Amino acid sequence: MRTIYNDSHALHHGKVEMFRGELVPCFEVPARVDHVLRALKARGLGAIEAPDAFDDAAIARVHAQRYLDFLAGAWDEWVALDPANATRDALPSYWPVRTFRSDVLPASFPARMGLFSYDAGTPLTAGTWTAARAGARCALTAAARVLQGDRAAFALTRPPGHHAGADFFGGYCFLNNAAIAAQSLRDAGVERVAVLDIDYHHGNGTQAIFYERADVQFTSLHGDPHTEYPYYLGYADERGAGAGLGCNHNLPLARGSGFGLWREALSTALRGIAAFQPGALVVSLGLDTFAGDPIAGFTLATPDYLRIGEDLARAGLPTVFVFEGGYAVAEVGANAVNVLDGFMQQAG
Ligand code: Q9C
Ligand code: ZN
Repeated sequence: MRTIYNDSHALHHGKVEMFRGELVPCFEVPARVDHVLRALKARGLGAIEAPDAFDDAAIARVHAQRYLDFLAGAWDEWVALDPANATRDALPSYWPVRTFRSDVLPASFPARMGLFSYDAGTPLTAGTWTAARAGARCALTAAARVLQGDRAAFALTRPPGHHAGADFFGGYCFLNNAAIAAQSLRDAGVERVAVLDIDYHHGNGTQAIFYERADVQFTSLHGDPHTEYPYYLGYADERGAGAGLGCNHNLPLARGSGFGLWREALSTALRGIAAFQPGALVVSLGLDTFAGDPIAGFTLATPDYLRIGEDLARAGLPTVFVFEGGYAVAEVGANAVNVLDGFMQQAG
């Protein structure tokens, strides 16, 4: 399996995130991807290639233009507020919740930070836009390889993407790489695309982007939002709306769940995907289901990820893997590569 990778991911390097009243060191660090890259090379899993050139039109198929314009200029605006900001991450402090307006674009940069975000755990840094855009291009390139006939391809990207909506960032995510890949498959003529999200956290951004659409099915296995981030979306009764009614499937599992329960839910998810008869599958590949993850609550073990890869291969679909969460830095490489390795061994 080919991996599409670009080292500009490292330009996004947050220092701190707000957690329980304190600024704590970021969990989402460049070393995550370095470990996956090292594990891929050690396992000899296939070529590691740079992304193709894409203009931003493919990204704008998913994201609002005013949000992209904001992201592109955000760092310069932050530093213009105070030259000392160059040494600090930008974090939002104000949000337009219910009763506030979101149609007006305030001139104030901090006000726009809040308009385009939903948490204080997602620092925006000097290289965020460049890194996120390069990551989206990796996802687009992986989708292109699958369209060209590869059985599967892996977009090794960060920052992750599945929490980012059409016009907001959060959950360490800025551009929704999986949604951008799925939309590009649609635009290339694949009539139905399935997105399967196996990150520990519900993929609220991806769900929201496709919620009213019948051509992209979204299925997610995740920690129950009653207790787990992102709390306000990801419940089982969210089935889609309008033309998309019936095309959204959430399979929340209690914090503490192990691989037995998790794999049963995967089997349910794969039955729903098969019934949709998609022409391609996009997997939001989070590894924060691992027992040792510092911010999540399932108990999967490293060998379990081989079984996941095998189960996914048995779906028999052209598959684009997009890297998402996974914060047990020393183990994230083995866990990610086990999924890909299991997939290729089963795919033959
Ligand atoms: N300080 C992804 O896995 N914060 N995002 C949790 C820890 C948000 C995770 C609290 C977690 C977001 C892509
Ligand atoms: Zn996650």
